[in-house]
Amino acid sequence: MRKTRQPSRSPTTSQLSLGSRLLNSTGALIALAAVAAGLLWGLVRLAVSPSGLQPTAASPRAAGGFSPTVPAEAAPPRPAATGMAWIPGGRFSIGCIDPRGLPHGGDQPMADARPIHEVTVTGFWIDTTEVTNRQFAAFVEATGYVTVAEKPPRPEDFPGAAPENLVAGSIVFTPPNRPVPLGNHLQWWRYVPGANWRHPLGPDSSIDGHEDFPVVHVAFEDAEAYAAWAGKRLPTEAEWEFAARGGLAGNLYPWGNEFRPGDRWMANTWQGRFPLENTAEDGFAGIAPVGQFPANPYGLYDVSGNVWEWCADWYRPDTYAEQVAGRLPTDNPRGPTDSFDPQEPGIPKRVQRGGSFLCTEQYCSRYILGTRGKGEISSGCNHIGFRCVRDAE
Ligand SMILES: [Ca+2]
Repeated sequence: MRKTRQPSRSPTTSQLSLGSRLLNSTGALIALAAVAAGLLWGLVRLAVSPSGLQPTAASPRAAGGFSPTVPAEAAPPRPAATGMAWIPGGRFSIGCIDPRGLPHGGDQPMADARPIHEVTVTGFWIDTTEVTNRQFAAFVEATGYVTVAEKPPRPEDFPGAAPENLVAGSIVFTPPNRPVPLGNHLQWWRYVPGANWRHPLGPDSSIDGHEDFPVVHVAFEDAEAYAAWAGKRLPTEAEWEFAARGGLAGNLYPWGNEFRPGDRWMANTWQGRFPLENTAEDGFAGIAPVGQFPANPYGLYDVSGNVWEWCADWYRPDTYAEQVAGRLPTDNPRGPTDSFDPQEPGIPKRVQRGGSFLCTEQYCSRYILGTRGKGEISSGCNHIGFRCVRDAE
């Protein structure tokens, strides 16, 4: 597999790609590309292909082709799993309409979340919150686990790299001090040596007092390792979406179709002119402790906003088309057998869901339910976390 974790001397120059480390932020996929000569970083925005789809009419459910959700009738197993909600499973429509033109819909067509189609999932338990620093610390305490971001990149993975560039670290949102065009993500992402889950903003930061914040700077393998230790696993994106929809069908958000019902903030997203101005009208300029906004009908918190959440599936933009064509299962779908993104061929990516505190209609809008994100598997970031699921015994 292609190695993609990259050290960096500077985030501002690039010459020859050795690989890339992808930051999934939003609908626009962000790539941190390390480059030859000095292993320099670049960020590449990957626009989503419109695929000829047009903005929908005002009624998303009427226009989107969603079928009613049909939950399974099986009673929750006993005993209940601590900190988890029982999701009955059943049949539901997965996907998202083209949200362009809708309030808070943003400017991206979300073509990879269509066709909207029916899938079934078997019942499962799911964490009611994102995995917290407290929970991840218990895992590390018990196992001595070291995350990807805490390990220096191996010289053999980056031949020719100067030793001083092989420095452990991770990617941190670093807002500029002036307005910038939204087409260049180098303007607000930085590779920060010493950034990791214990030091989310860099070596001088800590998680003291942030025990109930979601853990971040976790690569896919870090999330899998935690899940295995906890006797759980990562959700498939179908499971994640079934749970996030709360038994309802076709809604734009986990709570309904209005972004701010009764003027209430329902998720931790971004307000103000991105990325310069963060007015934090929702109460949180950065990550919020878990559970600060209303739960969805299944009792799940923060399935929209706060931090992105890793899912088990490999990412491909044509996954749903392949399911509709019968070439991938729609009964407990687990995604394709490998990853492919035509905009970054050869870069392995897994699905991420839910958006983050950086999502705004100016740039991301993947707080919208049914939208799909993606992230390079070895890349953590200070807006990527996860939650786990457990099968019924
Ligand atoms: Ca916020």
